[in-house]
Amino acid sequence: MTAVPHSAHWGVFRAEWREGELQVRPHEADPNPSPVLQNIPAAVRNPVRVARPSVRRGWWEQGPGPTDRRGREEFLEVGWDEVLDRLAAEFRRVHAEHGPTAVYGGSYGWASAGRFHHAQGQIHRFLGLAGGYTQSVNTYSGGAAEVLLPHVLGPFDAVTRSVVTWDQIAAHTDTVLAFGGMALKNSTVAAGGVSRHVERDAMRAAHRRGARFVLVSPLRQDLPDELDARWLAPEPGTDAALMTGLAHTLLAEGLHDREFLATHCAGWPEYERSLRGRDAEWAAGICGIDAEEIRALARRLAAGRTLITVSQSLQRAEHGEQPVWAGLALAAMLGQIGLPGGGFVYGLGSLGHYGRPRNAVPVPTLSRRPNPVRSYIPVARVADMLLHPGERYSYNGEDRTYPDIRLMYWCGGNPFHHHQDLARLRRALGRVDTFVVHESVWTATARHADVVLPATTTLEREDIGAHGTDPLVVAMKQVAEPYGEARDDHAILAALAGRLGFGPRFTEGRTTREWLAHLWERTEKALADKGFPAPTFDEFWAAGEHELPPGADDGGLLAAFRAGTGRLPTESGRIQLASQRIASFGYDDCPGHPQWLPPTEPPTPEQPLWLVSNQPSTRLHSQLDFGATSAAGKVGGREVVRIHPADAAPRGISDGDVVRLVNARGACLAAARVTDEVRTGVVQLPTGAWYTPASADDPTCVHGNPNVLTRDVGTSRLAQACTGQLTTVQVERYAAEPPEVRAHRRPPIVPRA
Ligand SMILES: Nc1nc2c(c(=O)[nH]1)N[C@H]1C(S)=C(S)[C@@H](COP(=O)(O)OP(=O)(O)OC[C@H]3O[C@@H](n4cnc5c(=O)[nH]c(N)nc54)[C@H](O)[C@@H]3O)O[C@H]1N2
Ligand SMILES: Nc1nc2c(c(=O)[nH]1)N[C@H]1C(S)=C(S)[C@@H](COP(=O)(O)OP(=O)(O)OC[C@H]3O[C@@H](n4cnc5c(=O)[nH]c(N)nc54)[C@H](O)[C@@H]3O)O[C@H]1N2
Ligand SMILES: [Mo]
Repeated sequence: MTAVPHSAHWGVFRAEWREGELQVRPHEADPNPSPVLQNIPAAVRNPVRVARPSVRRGWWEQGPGPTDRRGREEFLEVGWDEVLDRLAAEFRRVHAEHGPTAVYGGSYGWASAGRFHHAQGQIHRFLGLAGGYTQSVNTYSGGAAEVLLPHVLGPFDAVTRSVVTWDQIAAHTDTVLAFGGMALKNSTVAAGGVSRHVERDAMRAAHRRGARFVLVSPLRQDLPDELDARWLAPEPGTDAALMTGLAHTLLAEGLHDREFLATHCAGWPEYERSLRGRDAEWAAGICGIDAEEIRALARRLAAGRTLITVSQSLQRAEHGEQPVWAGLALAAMLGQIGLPGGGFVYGLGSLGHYGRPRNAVPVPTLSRRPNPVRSYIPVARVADMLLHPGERYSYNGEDRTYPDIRLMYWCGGNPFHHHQDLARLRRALGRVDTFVVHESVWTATARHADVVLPATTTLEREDIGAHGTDPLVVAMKQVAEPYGEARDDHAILAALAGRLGFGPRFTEGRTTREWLAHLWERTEKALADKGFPAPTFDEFWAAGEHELPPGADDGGLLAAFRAGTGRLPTESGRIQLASQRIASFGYDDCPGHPQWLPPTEPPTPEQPLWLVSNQPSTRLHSQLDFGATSAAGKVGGREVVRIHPADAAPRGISDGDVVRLVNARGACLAAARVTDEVRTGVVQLPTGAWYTPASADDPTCVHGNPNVLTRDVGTSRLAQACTGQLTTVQVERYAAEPPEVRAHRRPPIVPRA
């Protein structure tokens, strides 16, 4: 086989079989390819793949119903027809007895690149046609910002991805103040695929021009070393206090832009009043950064073109709305919002598709189907919903009620990766009648399901890879035969739709190849309409890729707003430094102007250390955790926790030791790396090691999954978003013989009676 093009969320590549081994090499145009690509070869034949439809024995033999046996029982392998018949009957039963809102199809997760076989698109389409379902809104990534920013700045997409670009930073910015950093490990990833990782070179170019980078983070590695960034490491969760202290200094020294505040902002008098007494000393007492350093930084910010970036991690924590809002307010005081390379940007550097102009034409995508029933939860409240059916909760000014879920359907996500407090999640999942999962591999989620349907990986099917801010559309050609009896998600859902009487409406009578050609039409037509070269589908497929023309790098909505030609769709039409609407909700955990709010679970003598559980550098979330790059990052098969020498020494912890992280919710083991690249009082354990309980009775994760420790509460009643980034723990040396890590294996599968 010659090398064929393909695409993953972490890069466009060419795949080729050589002497029975799959080899993967990055696209030639990529200036900084991702090491995560080397996880891919392990995907094709790994023994942790799901080979055949599998059912939990109790579900198959005794029928649906709540149980604590999920995750503890053996599986039976069954035939496709019999399992689909049983599932169709279960759908009919749940619809007839409880109605469509009793089906939860939030099905959050990143799945894989590929615009047709996109798992979310497929499952939402299916459940919509099936009569509706309870869905989810917002993401684990940016849930707090997604709800806050429309109130105070503008629609999430319009004020984030493309307003401040890497090209602008390379050309214009004097100071980049990066809260949470802009780690290159993170921009490795972009949903839908990325052909050019441009971030490193853009930061280099800015640095060479003389731009100064200031990193605010507990981890030194959150900006590339070569930028010689000033590293400030405040106590985690105190950024809003630091921002307030900076704002106070600007005000006290008259460095704020009075005119911009008067013409482009609402709520300044209220915000100004709130700064009283919140000076640099006050901030220093909370965040641990010296007051003189705070004042000097404030002066520096006012001295040239300044960009304030707030990473997604800051808002993935309790009161996560506040640092986003306080960062915006600080930038508003500097008066540079809407200028090239200046002002405020959320999430830049946290994903590869931020900071780039949109393409001039739309990329192929499967259009969404409306959900015929209006039932939804904020995505991270899934365990609350299962544990508290019929109970009320607040969200974004609404008084809402949790639905009563009987059937959970997951396709393309891993809740045992993404959710917090896994012991609680496990209890919550015990409440449903049936839990169905489509998976390629035996993740902890699959192991907790009643019905596991084996899904192909992208390598085993044809698709189109694309993202709206990446120039390359990729013909993702098939690289391998489907593993075992695995089927495409689309084919599985089509077979189920057929049994439920809406097969033709689901497939629209098209084969996969016909779908791809159909999705391409919109892009082809837009190219032709704008006078660009517009290959037919067959020409595109034969060429293997097509480069789309870039759209304008014009600062979008914020530049237009600054210039006076656009209005922001906020309550005043301006940037809200305070919001009467948010104040009217009456939430003490998200008041009417930005401020630092103390954590409800601060460090204590029992749990004295902050645990930062951030994104892993060696993989995407839990995906391909068994691949080469991910495996190479572990020690003794365990995930690595970073700890400062000053915290390691009194605990008798040396580099390479196995340690136990523990708090009131749970415990996990990890391998210690002692390093001064992490702040004192903070340990860092990335997400993504597959949850591997020590035994059926001991939920300690022997592999290093931080979500056994994190707290399952919303950011606030405003957004109810994920708070997985930060929690508090104790860390101790694990003196006993550490248990073997057997994370990537099949559950017990027994022959049928
Ligand atoms: N503690 C803590 N927790 C966090 C975070 C944190 O910062 N700290 N971050 C959160 C964030 S930002 C996110 S986005 C979430 C990520 O959470 P997820 O998106 O759920 O994590 P993934 O590991 O990407 O899960 C995708 C799953 O889909 C499967 N899959 C891939 N392709 C296909 C396909 O084509 N079909 C099917 N059926 N399955 C497929 C993969 O095998 C994998 O198991 O985690 C969140 N959790
Ligand atoms: N390689 C890789 N890249 C990824 C992903 C992946 O799984 N792997 N996931 C992608 C996804 S879905 C998302 S949403 C983005 C997430 O993007 P982010 O949320 O920005 O990424 P994280 O790595 O979780 O956090 C970034 C850094 O914030 C710092 N931090 C944590 N708490 C605090 C705090 O209180 N204050 C300050 N100042 N800093 C803090 C941590 O040191 C951490 O390294 O990443 C994307 N990129
Ligand atoms: Mo995310």
